[in-house]
Amino acid sequence: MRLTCLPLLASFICLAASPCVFNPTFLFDRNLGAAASSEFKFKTISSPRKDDAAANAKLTLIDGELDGGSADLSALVDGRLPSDEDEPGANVFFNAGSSGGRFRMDLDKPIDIAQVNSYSWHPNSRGPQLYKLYAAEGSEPQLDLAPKRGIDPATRGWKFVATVSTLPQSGEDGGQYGVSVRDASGSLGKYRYLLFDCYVTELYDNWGNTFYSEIDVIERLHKP
Ligand SMILES: [Ca+2]
Ligand SMILES: [Ca+2]
Repeated sequence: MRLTCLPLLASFICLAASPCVFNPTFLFDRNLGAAASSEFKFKTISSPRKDDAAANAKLTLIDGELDGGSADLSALVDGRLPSDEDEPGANVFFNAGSSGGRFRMDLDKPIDIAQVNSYSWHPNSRGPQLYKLYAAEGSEPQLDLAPKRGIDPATRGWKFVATVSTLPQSGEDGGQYGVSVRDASGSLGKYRYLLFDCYVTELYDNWGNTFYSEIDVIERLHKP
């Protein structure tokens, strides 16, 4: 075989042995009115779970401050859900007037992650979700487990996974949101740590930090 064919062959093998390209996407669904209940049932996104791979995860604030009315970070993985659309104590949200912040999820050991699913609920601007998701296996050289805002985690050992935005293009932004970050290959990769870099959904007033109700990590199941 002539050497000039090798790049073509390599790309063919790459396509045939998909996935070679890491290209996670996110799906989301939104419940309005009576469709939004404490059961968080969506048409296209699975409901939050109590027994997912994040159930015993340890959460650590990296940057920013939680609002005085927010629940502790552990509420993100406790399997409990708010019973109505404006229940601060059952949600995690950053300080009013702030631009959000960062927290880390530690799964204790690297697991093959199929989906990262996040859920929120609020009658207006604290409903939609806007965050960047990063992941790390734990053994990356020079991994900084707590990069502050202003530092791109991708320069500190983290892998950028996706930017999640459920902001409506127009109209009301309230409601109950379910997000699922996933990759066409079925796996986002094998990671111990996840970093959530959360942003306000609007800057018109002080009330743009999302009410996050739960974050599930779904492990990819391997057939024996
Ligand atoms: Ca859960
Ligand atoms: Ca919860």
